[in-house]
Amino acid sequence: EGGVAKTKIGKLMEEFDKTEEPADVPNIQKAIIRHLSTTMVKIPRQVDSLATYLASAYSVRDRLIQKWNETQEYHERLQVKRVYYMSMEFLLGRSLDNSLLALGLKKVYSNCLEGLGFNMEDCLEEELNAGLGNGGLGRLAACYVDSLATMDYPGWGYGLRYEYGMFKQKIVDGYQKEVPDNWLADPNPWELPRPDICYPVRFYGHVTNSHDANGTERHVWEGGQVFEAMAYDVPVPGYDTNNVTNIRLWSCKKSDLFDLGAFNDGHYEHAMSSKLQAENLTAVLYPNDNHMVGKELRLKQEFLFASATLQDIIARFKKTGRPWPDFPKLVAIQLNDTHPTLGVPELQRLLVDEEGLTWDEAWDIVNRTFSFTNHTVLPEAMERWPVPMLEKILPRHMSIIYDMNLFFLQKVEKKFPNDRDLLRRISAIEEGSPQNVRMAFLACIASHTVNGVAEIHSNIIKKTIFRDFIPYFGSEKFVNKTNGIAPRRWLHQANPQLSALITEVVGDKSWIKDLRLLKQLEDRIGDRDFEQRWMTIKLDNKRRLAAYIEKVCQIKVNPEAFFDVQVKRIHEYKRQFMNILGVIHRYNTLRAMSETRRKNETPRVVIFSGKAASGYYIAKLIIKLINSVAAVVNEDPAIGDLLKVVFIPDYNVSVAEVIIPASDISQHISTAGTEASGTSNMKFVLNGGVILGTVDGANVEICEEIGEDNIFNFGCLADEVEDFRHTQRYRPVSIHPSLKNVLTSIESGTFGDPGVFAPLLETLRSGGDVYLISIDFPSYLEALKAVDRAYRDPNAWVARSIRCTAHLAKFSSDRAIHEYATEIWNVKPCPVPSKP
Ligand code: B1N
Repeated sequence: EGGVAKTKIGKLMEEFDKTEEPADVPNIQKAIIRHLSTTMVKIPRQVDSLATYLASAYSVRDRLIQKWNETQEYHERLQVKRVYYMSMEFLLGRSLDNSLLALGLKKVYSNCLEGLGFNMEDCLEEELNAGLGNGGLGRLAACYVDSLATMDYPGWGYGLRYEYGMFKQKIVDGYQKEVPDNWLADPNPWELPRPDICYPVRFYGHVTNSHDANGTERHVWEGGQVFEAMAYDVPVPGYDTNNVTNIRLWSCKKSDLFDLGAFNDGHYEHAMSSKLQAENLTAVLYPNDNHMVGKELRLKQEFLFASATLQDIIARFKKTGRPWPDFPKLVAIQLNDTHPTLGVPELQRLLVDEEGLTWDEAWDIVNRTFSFTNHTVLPEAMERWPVPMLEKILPRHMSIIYDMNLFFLQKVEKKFPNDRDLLRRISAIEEGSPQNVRMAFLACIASHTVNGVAEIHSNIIKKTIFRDFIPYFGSEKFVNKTNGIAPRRWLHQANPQLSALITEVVGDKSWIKDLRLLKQLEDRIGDRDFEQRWMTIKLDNKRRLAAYIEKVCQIKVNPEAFFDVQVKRIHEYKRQFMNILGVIHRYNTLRAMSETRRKNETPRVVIFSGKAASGYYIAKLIIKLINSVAAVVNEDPAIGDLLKVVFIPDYNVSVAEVIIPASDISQHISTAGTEASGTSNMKFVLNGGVILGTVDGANVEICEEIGEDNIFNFGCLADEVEDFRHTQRYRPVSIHPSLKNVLTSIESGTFGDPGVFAPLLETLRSGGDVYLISIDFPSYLEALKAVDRAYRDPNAWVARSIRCTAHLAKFSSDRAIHEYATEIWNVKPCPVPSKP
């Protein structure tokens, strides 16, 4: 390798990566035309906006690849420490707009396309969404990689290249229908296939234990089935920097193209079918958010991911020629929840079985390398894998997990002798038939640091799931890293008008990399002219959303109405059910009013969007109820514009980019203690939207930042929930008349066959009302009233909206990543120098 770099071709290539094509209109147009012809293989009459989008994307990608090469070369040469963010999900959405803004090329590309007879918006709309994630957790990973790149931190994302991402949602007769998401149907310019970067990954087989000449135990894992993981690299540009970072996604291929034996016997079909089976491993993302499904295929996905990633990291480390104890000086690995936790026994196995380190040497490296983020406390989301399943599929790993756990328990026993119950509670192996491995415990034992994702959540995990670990490890091991969002995508890209106004106030675009500068907006409160412009931008964004709603739902809504939004995964704990019950209450109230009183009411559009996991029956019924209520309310001539209910289908990153800047109020109303953080709450507030929320997740810290006059809080508190639940279960409180009336109108058939909704209503009664809707409903209605009153004072409202944006700096993913880098990973920025 070293030899090649010094040859003529090596020098010329280095030179090439360092020369940037001038970014002027003729040059860029030439690049687009070249890609239309030679990459897209089009002749003039075949050129449409899809081909033009792709050709533009390829021309941007050319620039990204050069910077990618330069960044990786530079970091390799300096041997800097890198962080690897391991996540089963990366919810990237579209890339062209984001890349153009990062590179500062949006304007010139817009001119280029105009000159070629195309319009930028149409071309951007051609891009398919990369939906390799369920919701908050996957989008967080994408925002974090954006910040790593923007702040010049050496780091990569590692994930899986699902051939089908999050399913597409259609609404048929009010019900959700899932349609496969064939996101790779068009060519994908944003991934670089690396057929030369492949690793074998074994499943099943058996382990032979023996002793070598020195008497040390050796373990050889053989037989079974070997798959191959192949790398695809996704370049992620930082904003206004030379650094381009990488997300490496693994795709599963069978080792040998054919099972040669079967092929030679003439069983061609059989030989092919094992190849097809292999490709199925990364075929599809499991569409469950905050819920574990214990399928073998999911376990195999997790191991393919863990194994390929660790083999790749080790291969990179070995190229440095440094000794093994230096591994944690060059490598930090963050586990995005427990999904990548098999990386722990896999690193131990690779170091002990393949590299010949002792158990203790390897364990020390593991422990100094890994850290772990917990994202949920919901019991049904905790990953627990049956021991027999692990023993069958990963026999060597199961025995390593046993040993890790045994050595851990021995140390606990030494510190706290004669406490068998403590050992039972703290063991990574849960007793039962079968036994289960508690992945969160394994991740905790193997990590030097464990973090929650908002203050309240980090406190809760110390009091609940990890309580017993604190006397042993000390509480310093458990820290908080409040989530953040990328200001590039969620303000600069999603809300171009507001961004331009902010740039005008700040004087330049520096706020995009330093959100603290938004504080300056505060000075403009009371400036009527400025406030007018602020609200006009909101109105324009509402018009854009109204046009989208008309296009996808065929419902006309009034952009001057009050926009009340709840968009997120449909889940009982997020209580979209409570929201629609509140809507029914409002509808009944409006119907009961005299016409003259009705005239004083503010027209309102209540907007829902979100997907339900395909097997989540109750969540799907909530969608049906929303659509059934919409069908009645929207057609009621007595109500007209006063109330419209809209369910926007197929919520994804691009849809979020249209909805979020258009909200007046958004609802984040989870049962206190259940939403670990939430991140859309931050996105809405950053765009000048007000929150109606419970005292949960990051709502609490948002309130601290913006002040309690600027947020509408209600509901019981997290530390009251357990008591309420207990009471609800054994001695249900009487349902408040306001809620009773709402339930009666559903049961009397106002919104169609009430039998359909019976199982949903049952969750409030014999179901024990686990999410405490009946407890919080009266205070929810009060909070809605307070919102209505507040909106009637436009001056106070606009001031509130400006304050929201002005005080949101804390929730930039740049702040979050800076904290992770300095307090957990010990990695430092390493900016690639500019061209002379
Ligand atoms: O992670 C987000 C938080 O903002 C949300 O509050 C939290 O609900 C979300 C299993 C999950 N927690 N757990 C998941 C996703 C997929 C899966 O298969 C669990 N998602 C969250 C970011 O911190």
